Amino acid sequence: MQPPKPLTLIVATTPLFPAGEETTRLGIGLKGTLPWPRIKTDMSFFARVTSRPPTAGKTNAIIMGRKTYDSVPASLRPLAKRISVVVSRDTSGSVKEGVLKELEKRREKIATKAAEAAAVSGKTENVEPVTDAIVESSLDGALRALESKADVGKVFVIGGAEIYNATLGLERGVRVVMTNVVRKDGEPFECDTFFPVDSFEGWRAASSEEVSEWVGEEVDGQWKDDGDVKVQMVGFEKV
Ligand code: NAP
Ligand code: H9G
Repeated sequence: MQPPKPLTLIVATTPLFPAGEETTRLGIGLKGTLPWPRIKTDMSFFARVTSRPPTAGKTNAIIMGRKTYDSVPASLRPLAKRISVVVSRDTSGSVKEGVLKELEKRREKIATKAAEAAAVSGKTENVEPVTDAIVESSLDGALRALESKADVGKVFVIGGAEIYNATLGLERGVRVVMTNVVRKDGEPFECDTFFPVDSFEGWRAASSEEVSEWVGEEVDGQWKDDGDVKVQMVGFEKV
């Protein structure tokens, strides 16, 4: 059997320097949401990279913990043009029921929009990625469910900390596509959830050409201004 393809984690982090500690930590969340107000450069990067299929007719998958699913605004979930794979230990069926109900509603909205667009353009054929969602009780189950599904494109693990940590425990190659976020005034963002890697020792920094290949668009590794913050997209591969 061929070894499985490396899994790609995608994350936005902010470096923190805890008082009296040598190493930095990478903050990713606060109170169930992102530590920062909407950063357009990162959100649109994340949306493009996770939505854009490798070939026409396929749909990418995004694997997430139940808390990360809940962190997405109700009007936007499950995220369009992707297969959301929500991982939860819930055995009562309420998580699954909730996700499938929201999927139905979201699909209705998307279908209405598509019909409007078709009326304008006259095009009715649709090779756009689909919007789908499934609930699985383990990361392994999530990966197996995707393997058995047709027309799955790229697979991204989108968080949060608990799911990233489970991914890093797999016997499998892992890539990280990371958006670094820092405030221009140098003040730290308050965070209560952290990326479960404190140092990229034992990892290899990928070149901007490699990261571009992973994400399907040009990434130059330069810092970009966005309001009160600046952001930089970088990549690492576990060696
Ligand atoms: P999480 O990983 O999103 O979700 C945790 C939940 O997922 C668990 O309570 C459990 O759901 C389920 N779960 C986790 N591991 C599992 C496993 N191995 N098997 C089965 N189920 C499993 O939660 P988190 O670590 O608290 O992270 C959420 C925070 O991260 C939020 O603040 C969010 O905004 C932030 N976040 C940031 C980024 C970023 O790029 N900056 C990305 C994603 C998330 P049940 O409780 O239902 O059993
Ligand atoms: C939103 C919030 C992730 N990596 C992520 C991200 C992220 C996110 O915020 C940004 C989220 N950025 C990076 N894993 N780099 C609300 C909506 C959206 C994104 C959105 N809309 N359309 N596409 N994305 O993971 C969790 C959260 C979804």
